[in-house]
Amino acid sequence: MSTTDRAGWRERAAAFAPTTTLRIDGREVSADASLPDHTPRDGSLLGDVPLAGPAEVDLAVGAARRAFDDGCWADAAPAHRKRVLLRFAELVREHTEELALAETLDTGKPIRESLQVDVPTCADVIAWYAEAIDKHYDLVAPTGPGALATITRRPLGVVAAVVPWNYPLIITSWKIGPALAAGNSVIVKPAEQSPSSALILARLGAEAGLPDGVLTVLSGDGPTTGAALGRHDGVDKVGFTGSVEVGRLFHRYSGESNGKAVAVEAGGKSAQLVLPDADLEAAASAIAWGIFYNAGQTCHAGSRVVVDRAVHDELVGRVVDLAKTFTVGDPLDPDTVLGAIVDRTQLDRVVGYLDLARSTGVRVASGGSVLEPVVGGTYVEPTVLDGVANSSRLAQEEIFGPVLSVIECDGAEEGVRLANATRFELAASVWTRDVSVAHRTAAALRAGTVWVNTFDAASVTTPFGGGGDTGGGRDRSLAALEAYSAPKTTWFAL
Ligand code: TXE
Repeated sequence: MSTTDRAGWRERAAAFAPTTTLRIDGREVSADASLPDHTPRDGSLLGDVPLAGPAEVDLAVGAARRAFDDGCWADAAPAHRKRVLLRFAELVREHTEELALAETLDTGKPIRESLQVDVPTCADVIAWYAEAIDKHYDLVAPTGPGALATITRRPLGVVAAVVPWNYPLIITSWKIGPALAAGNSVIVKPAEQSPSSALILARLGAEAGLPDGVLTVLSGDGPTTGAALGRHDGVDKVGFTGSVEVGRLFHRYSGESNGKAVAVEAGGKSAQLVLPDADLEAAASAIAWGIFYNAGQTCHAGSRVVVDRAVHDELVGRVVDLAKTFTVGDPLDPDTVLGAIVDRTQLDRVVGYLDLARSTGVRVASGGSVLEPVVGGTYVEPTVLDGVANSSRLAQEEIFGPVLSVIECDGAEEGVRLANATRFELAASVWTRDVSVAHRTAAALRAGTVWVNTFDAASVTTPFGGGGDTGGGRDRSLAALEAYSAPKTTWFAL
């Protein structure tokens, strides 16, 4: 079947069913409970996935611990781990269409993106950490003569990766790539809305040669499966991406159990600051893509634009023109660029913010409505809200939909102040042609990533994360490899 054929994708979607068993310690396990898996494309039920309860969590943690303790993975030569993980990445590539369909049906994201971005990125990230691990040297401390102190990196043990639904494959790869490369045993808990692709990954990991217990995927819900992992004394670290509230819960679980390490990435309200001398055509394009890509369901989405009064009208006009080109459609149509909102809860949340905009007199410059390009599905028009006060909830809370809030400023100084007036510190950008202003502003913007004259430029080579309510966790780059290892000092008296 051609990947550009809409009817073909629909036919395959009709035949799609998520995995119905868990794979724990090399065996198929049926959980006592199950979880319905719906697609936001049309609201229909795709099937039921296992809901891992405390018994399955215990089983998985026990298997992960045994695998870690017997050293079959943790103490394998880095070159061996590299070979297995490269094979894993290759299998992900070979199963691109199966994974992309699962991802699109679970999340409602356009099939074109799943095929061209989500699956290849997942494979590339796993391959990058595979390649890194046999080139990553340990250290010798500068103790001076009379002693030799080596600092070697050791895996932590059992890592739980609790991931959200907006980029299930990519965010899973950000956690399992470095954690597995470093030698840990990993248990993945995908979000309720998007368990399918992770369950496929578990199968491919085993096929690639990961030993039993080293990679387990436990589908389930937050309060049962997520909490059981967070509270488990046998888990050494949790890597979490999701909401601020649940990120804090994981810190609490840790305090109430074994004090496990917790790394959190919990979203943002990223500002794009546009100064009067900016290339407005480039800025408008980056602004539109920065908020409408993945229907705005991106933690670092450029959901606020802080624009200098002098260029406000021209910029907003350009963004509104572009917004109209983001056609909302069937995620299975290869031409669709704006797909569904992940579920009805999230749709209601977005609609609540649209109602708030109208009731507080904010100008809806474009969009603002719920659509139904596929009957029963959950879709929102690309929306531009103009004249938003930075103190309003529209500018302070994560809407997590294709909704842009435009805030006016007077000069770079006020722009930076407004851009920084947020409880999140994930990402920001500045648009200016003045090199000095660019440097000064980039330094002054409080965010884990600042883009200058671009937005959303990213690669596995750069760390991703933030501060404030975003949490301090870092994904990607060698920083993540360090985050899933602990330094061990061995001191030799000479
Ligand atoms: O996130 P949750 P939700 C933000 C975004 C969105 C909001 C709510 O603003 O509108 O969060 O989304 C697991 N104990 N982000 O409700 O609940 C859950 O099963 C243990 C930003 O979907 O945080 C899933 O695997 N675990 C974000 C994961 O936590 C629990 C991406 C995330 O779900 C749990 C997604 C519990 N009590 C949402 N409750 C980003 N940073 O990109 C839930 N979970």
